[in-house]
Order: sequence, then structure tokens, then C-alpha cells
Amino acid sequence: MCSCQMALWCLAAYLACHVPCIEMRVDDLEQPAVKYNEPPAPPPVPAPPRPELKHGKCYHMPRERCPTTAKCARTDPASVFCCDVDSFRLKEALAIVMMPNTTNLHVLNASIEELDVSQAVFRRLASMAFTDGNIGKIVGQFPKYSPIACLNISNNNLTTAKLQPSIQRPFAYLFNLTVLDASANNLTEFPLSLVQSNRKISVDLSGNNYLPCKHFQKAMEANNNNNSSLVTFLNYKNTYCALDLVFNWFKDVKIVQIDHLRIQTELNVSCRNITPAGINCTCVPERLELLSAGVTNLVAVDCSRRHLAQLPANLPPNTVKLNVSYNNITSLQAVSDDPSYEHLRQLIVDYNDIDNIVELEGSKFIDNFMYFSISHNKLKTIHTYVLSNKFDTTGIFTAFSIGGNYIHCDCNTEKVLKPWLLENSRNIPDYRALQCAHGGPVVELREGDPWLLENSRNIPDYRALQCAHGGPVVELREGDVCHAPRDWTDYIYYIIALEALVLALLVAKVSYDYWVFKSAGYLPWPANKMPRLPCDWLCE
Ligand SMILES: *C1O[C@H](CO)[C@@H](O)[C@H](O)[C@H]1NC(C)=O
Ligand SMILES: *[C@@H]1O[C@H](CO)[C@@H](O)[C@H](O)[C@H]1NC(C)=O
Ligand SMILES: *[C@@H]1O[C@H](CO)[C@@H](O)[C@H](O)[C@H]1NC(C)=O
Ligand SMILES: *[C@@H]1O[C@H](CO)[C@@H](O)[C@H](O)[C@H]1NC(C)=O
Ligand SMILES: *[C@@H]1O[C@H](CO)[C@@H](O)[C@H](O)[C@H]1NC(C)=O
Ligand SMILES: *[C@@H]1O[C@H](CO)[C@@H](O)[C@H](O)[C@H]1NC(C)=O
Ligand SMILES: *[C@@H]1O[C@H](CO)[C@@H](O)[C@H](O)[C@H]1NC(C)=O
Ligand SMILES: *[C@@H]1O[C@H](CO)[C@@H](O)[C@H](O)[C@H]1NC(C)=O
Ligand SMILES: *[C@@H]1O[C@H](CO)[C@@H](O)[C@H](O)[C@H]1NC(C)=O
Ligand SMILES: *[C@@H]1O[C@H](CO)[C@@H](O)[C@H](O)[C@H]1NC(C)=O
Ligand SMILES: *[C@@H]1O[C@H](CO)[C@@H](O)[C@H](O)[C@H]1NC(C)=O
Ligand SMILES: *[C@@H]1O[C@H](CO)[C@@H](O)[C@H](O)[C@H]1NC(C)=O
Repeated sequence: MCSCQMALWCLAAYLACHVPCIEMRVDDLEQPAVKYNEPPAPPPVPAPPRPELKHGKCYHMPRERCPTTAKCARTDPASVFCCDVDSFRLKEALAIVMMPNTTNLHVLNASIEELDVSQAVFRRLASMAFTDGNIGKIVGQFPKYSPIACLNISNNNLTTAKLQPSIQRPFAYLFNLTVLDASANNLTEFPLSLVQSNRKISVDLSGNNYLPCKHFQKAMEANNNNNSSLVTFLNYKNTYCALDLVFNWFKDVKIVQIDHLRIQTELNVSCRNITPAGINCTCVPERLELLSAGVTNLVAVDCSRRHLAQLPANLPPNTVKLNVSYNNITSLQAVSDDPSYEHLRQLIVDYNDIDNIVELEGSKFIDNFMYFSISHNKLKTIHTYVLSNKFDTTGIFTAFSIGGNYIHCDCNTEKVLKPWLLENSRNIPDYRALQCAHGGPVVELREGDPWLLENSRNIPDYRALQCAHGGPVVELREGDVCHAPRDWTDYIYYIIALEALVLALLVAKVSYDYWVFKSAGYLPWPANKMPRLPCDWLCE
């Protein structure tokens, strides 16, 4: 670890313990700057009148006020301001200008290889600022009980490595520190020791984009007994943190604004409210979206592999993605019924036990979805009408995934579903993986055949009863599924033709018999062998 950095932090903490009223101290520091604005500095004012106080600011002078005659000058009895110095000149100038009662120091643009904070000249400072320079290293340790309340090391090209060669916790002794400005550097570690002393502190870490988010989260979670945060982030909006691999909430984003952490904390709370209770879904911000109402955090919820028998309810507000893969869910009804599903755009229910999508008919989800994956379920039919007009080429691209379902295939499947799949293949990337219910033994169907199993004792070769089809729906051939009905109709035609033929023969025979009877006077066989019937009398 960087001992230099730690030393600084220790020093800050050390100083902090000596000042009871921090705010007052900071106010005192501000006052000199205001006084300086009056051009002629008349004899020191006896009791400082304390004009406007800038809370959370160290003694700080702009470049225009740089001393012209020397490197350092007193701007008021308690404050010293230096500009454009190197280590040697700084030492020299401070030796002259620092008084025992000097409590404020601002050094602008110091080019120093090693800044030793343990020097006696800094011992009495309550406000110490080394800004807008280039500091090679910060060494030494602030003395025990240092009164420093405000420390500004902004914009010095500092890295964590430069902060801590020798001492582990640089700010450990800064017990009176209430403001730390380490902005515009390149620190990679957060001064966590600052938040371990149970004191309130304001820190500005903006412009250090490589500080791990984990550290910020810890600092944000640090509360005193009163549940108010110990750490206030100055320049909050411009403070960013880096997500490392473990803290992998925001997938494609490396550097995020720290407000995302607060959002995540709130999200964790609503995530725990998902029912059934205790299923430990994880909820992450999916992305920000500008809506008319302002910026909205869209949420992705993952409840996969939770042994759920039904869809979870009471999702966090603005849930747009839900992953409930690998559960035992049988129904999609909640998607239509539960109001917390109304913003859903992506639903992943792979590897469940759902047997139809009819429950989604007319739901908001069907109108809105961009991705719906229901692969490896127990769908028996694809009710394509539920998805009518969904895959129009206009509008947002929509993907639907249904592979790994073993549906019941018949002629209708071949005539309706197969063309539908082919037509929408762009939107159904895995359309080739939609299967007809197994060819192969009926009893090895996913559901089996209960009747067959029940009566297996009486049907010794029950295992040999085969299903007709198997294989991808798109490879169904008309001949496989539609031949039975066609045979039947063909047969009907044969029968009709045969009947017509028989009728014609009959008519011909009767006509022939009549002609023979009329001309020869006898009836040919078999008419002459037929018994006389009552109606025959009528004929004669
Ligand atoms: C540090 O602050 C405490 C109160 O917070 C105060 O009593 C003490 O005098 C301060 N220490 C110094 C050295 O100013
Ligand atoms: C620290 O110094 C920077 C750069 O000069 C300045 O912008 C900032 O306001 C100072 N911070 C505090 C807390 O005084
Ligand atoms: C600080 O000390 C100097 C000389 O020791 C003195 O002139 C000045 O009045 C003192 N200032 C205050 C505010 O006490
Ligand atoms: C900072 O000080 C160095 C000398 O120490 C000087 O060369 C440089 O110009 C100064 N930078 C600015 C911005 O004035
Ligand atoms: C910042 O420090 C590095 C060394 O750590 C140095 O190479 C670089 O020139 C410095 N940048 C500036 C702007 O001084
Ligand atoms: C800041 O630190 C990061 C990581 O350590 C490094 O990649 C980057 O170049 C540094 N930036 C500057 C300006 O030194
Ligand atoms: C909690 O905060 C309130 C006001 O915000 C304050 O009156 C009270 O003393 C605090 N309690 C503790 C234990 O800090
Ligand atoms: C802090 O405590 C107050 C009551 O003391 C409570 O109303 C508030 O919700 C709490 N805040 C957090 C963030 O827990
Ligand atoms: C949110 O909860 C997850 C565990 O589900 C935890 O790892 C993470 O640290 C929490 N984040 C915040 C900001 O509380
Ligand atoms: C959820 O997490 C809690 C504690 O982390 C654990 O006790 C519980 O068993 C988990 N529940 C499930 C369903 O994993
Ligand atoms: C859904 O969850 C499963 C299991 O955790 C995972 O393998 C899959 O990649 C997730 N799918 C999406 C689209 O996030
Ligand atoms: C859920 O399904 C798995 C296999 O898919 C099975 O092992 C498990 O027993 C089922 N759980 C319940 C509660 O049905």
C-alpha cells in the first residue's frame, strides 16, 4: 500500500481531534480572504468582524493576488499566501513570513519533489492549501494533534503512489479535519481512514476518475448513530468512480458518476420487496432514459435459478428487463395482470414449464417488447395471432426466441406455423430450433403418455409405439404430416367413382333386360331367378 497517502490521511485525522467546533474554525479561515479585498491593509483589525463565510472552503487566494515583491506574503495577520515556488524558495520564504500565530497557508503552483508535512513550520496551521502545482511526493506525517481543519491538495498531479511512501495512514492524526480537497489529481485509493473516525467530513474527489466505486460505496454507507452520512461529497455531480470487475453493476460503463451508487442503494431496497419474499433477486440500473418527467433509471431484474413456481411480483419501479430463466414457472399471467410489469421490454423465461403464450394476448408487454425469450419451455403450440403485427419491418427491432420447445406438429403446423417462422426468421433468430414433438418412443416424450404408462403391463411392447415426427418445424414436409387426410379424400373419390360405375352398369343391365323381355319374351338371368315381389303385380 502507499504509505505516503496513508500518512496524509492519518495526519488529517490527528488534527481533527483537537478542534471541537469545526464550522467555526472554517469560518475563521475564510475571513482573512475577505479582508484582503480592501486595497490598503490598514493596522490589523482587533476583533475580526467575520463577513460572509464560505463553508467548506480553505484559505484560498486567486492568482491575481500573488505577492509581487517576494514569493510569500502575509495577506492578513493570520494568513500567508505564496506563489510559484520550488522547495528551496518556499523554505526560505516561509522562514521569513510565518509567525507563531499564522494559521492559514495557501501555496499556489508549488513545484516540489517532496513535500514533508511534518515540518515545524506547518505545525500550527488550521488551513493548509497546496494547489495547482506539481508535487512529486508527500512524505512525513502530520504531527499528533495537528489543528488542521481544512486541507487542500487540489490539482497537483498527485497519484496514490505519490501520497504514501513511509506512513500507512496519512490522515490518521488529522482529528480536526472537516474539509479535504484532493480534486483534480489522479488518486486511485479513497482515504477510507477519514471515515473511520466517526466524524463528519466533506471531501472533494472530483477529477480523480480512477477511484474505485467500492470505496465510495463504503464511504456512503458510513453513518453515525443518527443515520446521517458522515461523508459529504463536495462537487458531487462531477465526482466519478471506476467500476472494477467485482463491482460489475454497469456492464459497458467503466467510469460512472457516483450518484449511480446512491441509485443502486435505493434499488437494493426495492429489490428486496419483490415477492415471494426472500428470493434474493438482483436488481441493477440498466440505463438512464430521458423521459418527459426527467431522467429515469431503468432497471434490470435477475431472478434466474430461484426455484420459482410462478413469476415474481412487485418488481421495482421502471423494471424494463426481467430474467427468470431456470425456474419452474408455468404461467405468464402476471405479465398481463401485475402493474409492475408495465414497463417491461425484455423478458427471458428460458428453461421453465410454460405451455402457452395465450395469456399475453392484448398485454402491454406484447405491444412494447423488444426481446422475448421463451426457449426450452413446454409450449405445445405457438399461437401466432398473439404476436400479430409484432414483426412489421417498421419500428424498433424485435427479437423472439422459441428454440428448444417441442410442439405438436400436424398439417396445420406445416401450412401455417412453418411459413410464419420462415417469414419472420429475421426476428426469430433460433427459428430452426423449434422442434416437433419427438419422433421416437411416445413414452419418452417430455410429458410421456400417461395412459400408455398406466397400462404398460397389458401392452408388453408399449415402448415400441412411435411418434410420427420429430425434428425442426421448418423441416416439416407436407408429405410427413398432411398425407393421411389426402389419402382419405382420394379414397372418397374412388368410392364415388365406383358407385357411379355400379349405378351405370345397373341401369344398363335393367335396360338390357327390358329390351330382351320386350323382344324375346323371356327374362335373362338373373332376373328370371328372382322371386316375385308384390310390386311386380303392379308392373304387369
Ligand atoms: C480540534 O477540535 C477540537 C474540537 O473539535 C478542539 O477542542 C481542539 O482544540 C482542536 N484542536 C486544535 C489543535 O485546534
Ligand atoms: C482548493 O483549491 C482549488 C484549486 O485552486 C480550488 O478550486 C478549490 O476551491 C479549493 N478547495 C477548497 C475546499 O478550498
Ligand atoms: C501575530 O504576531 C505578529 C508578530 O508576532 C503580530 O504583529 C500580530 O499582531 C499577531 N496577529 C494576531 C492576529 O495576533
Ligand atoms: C509555476 O511555477 C513555475 C516555477 O516554479 C513557473 O515556471 C510556471 O510558469 C508557473 N506556472 C504558472 C501557470 O504560472
Ligand atoms: C505528473 O507526474 C508525472 C510523474 O508521476 C510526470 O511524468 C508528469 O510530467 C506530471 N505532469 C505534469 C502536468 O506535471
Ligand atoms: C491516471 O491513472 C490512470 C490509472 O492509474 C492512468 O491510466 C492515467 O494515465 C493517469 N492519468 C494521468 C493524467 O496521469
Ligand atoms: C441526530 O440528529 C438530530 C438532528 O438532526 C440531533 O438533534 C441529535 O442530537 C442527533 N443524535 C445523535 C445521536 O447524533
Ligand atoms: C433516518 O432516520 C429517520 C428517523 O430517525 C428516518 O425517518 C429516515 O428514514 C432514516 N433515513 C435513512 C436513510 O435510513
Ligand atoms: C446491492 O446489493 C448487492 C447484493 O445484492 C450488493 O452486492 C451491493 O453491494 C449492494 N449495493 C449497494 C450500493 O448497496
Ligand atoms: C437469500 O439470501 C439470504 C441471506 O443472504 C439467505 O439466507 C437465503 O437463503 C437466500 N434465499 C434464497 C432463495 O437464495
Ligand atoms: C438470464 O439468466 C441466465 C441464468 O442466470 C443467464 O445464463 C442468461 O445469460 C441471462 N440472460 C440474459 C439475457 O441476461
Ligand atoms: C423444478 O424443476 C426442476 C427441474 O427442472 C426439478 O428438479 C425441481 O424439482 C422442480 N421444483 C419444483 C418445486 O417443482
